[in-house]
Amino acid sequence: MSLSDWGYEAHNGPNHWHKSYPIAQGNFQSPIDIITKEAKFDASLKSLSINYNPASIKSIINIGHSFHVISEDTADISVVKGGPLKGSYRLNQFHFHWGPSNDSGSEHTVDGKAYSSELHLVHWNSEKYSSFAEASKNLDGCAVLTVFLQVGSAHTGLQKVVDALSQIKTKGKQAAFTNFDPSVLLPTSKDYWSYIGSLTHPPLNECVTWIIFKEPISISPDQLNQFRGLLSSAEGEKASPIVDNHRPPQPLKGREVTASFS
Ligand code: B30
Ligand code: ZN
Repeated sequence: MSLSDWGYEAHNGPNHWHKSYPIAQGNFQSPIDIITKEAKFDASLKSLSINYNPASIKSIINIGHSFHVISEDTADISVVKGGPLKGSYRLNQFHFHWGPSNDSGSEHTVDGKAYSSELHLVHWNSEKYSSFAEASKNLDGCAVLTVFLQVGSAHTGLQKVVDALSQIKTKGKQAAFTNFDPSVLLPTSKDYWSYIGSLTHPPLNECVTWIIFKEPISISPDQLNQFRGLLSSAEGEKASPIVDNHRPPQPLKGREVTASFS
């Protein structure tokens, strides 16, 4: 397996990644199973300050194993601070993980329970570093705000994202996607768990302060099916849908998970 052909299939999936990326077996890997009774309430955890500006959102792109909604990150336009974070973290992109059926698809699990999908809002520490690439080489470099999606009613805010997918069916396709407020994808309650971990796919850098909201948002079966209708193949190639792009939980290896709530 060469460095660039990792994926989520039997021949190149999560169990193979360590051969090209030995950090896959490191001490701070993600995702994890969150054991709720072992999460430690931390009264010193400040409340999160999330400031998203719809003007930072620029485009949507099919990257083959998923799609990304890209945020302009050459200035502090959309940022998160507070909570477990020291300094200000700038939004780089957001994306989802999903699976072939509605009873799995999330990366993190809660007391062994998987959700149907998981949203990652990916940020980097713009107070200390000058790019995502540089930040991701450091333990305090990145912060990922995480929202679980539970199958149920259609999510109105999410529908604008789903509607754009028809323009990026195949790998490498990109379309303008503007004036979108990512805060519409956050749950009402801002209670969260936090721990230190990694990017969940190669290069798997151990650089992420994970902030995982307890309360899920909804997604309809139809919206999930539209995720699964994206293709990992380029235009003109044999169609191959993206039906599974989640890594299973990794060993906790003694790490502490904190909770903002008791
Ligand atoms: S995740 O949020 O832990 N799932 C990367 C970012 C976030 C996660 C995993 C990986 C990452 O590697 N990002 C930089 C490289 N990217 C380009 C990009 O714009 O963001 C390449 C890629 O996927 O294949 Cu992601
Ligand atoms: Zn992700």
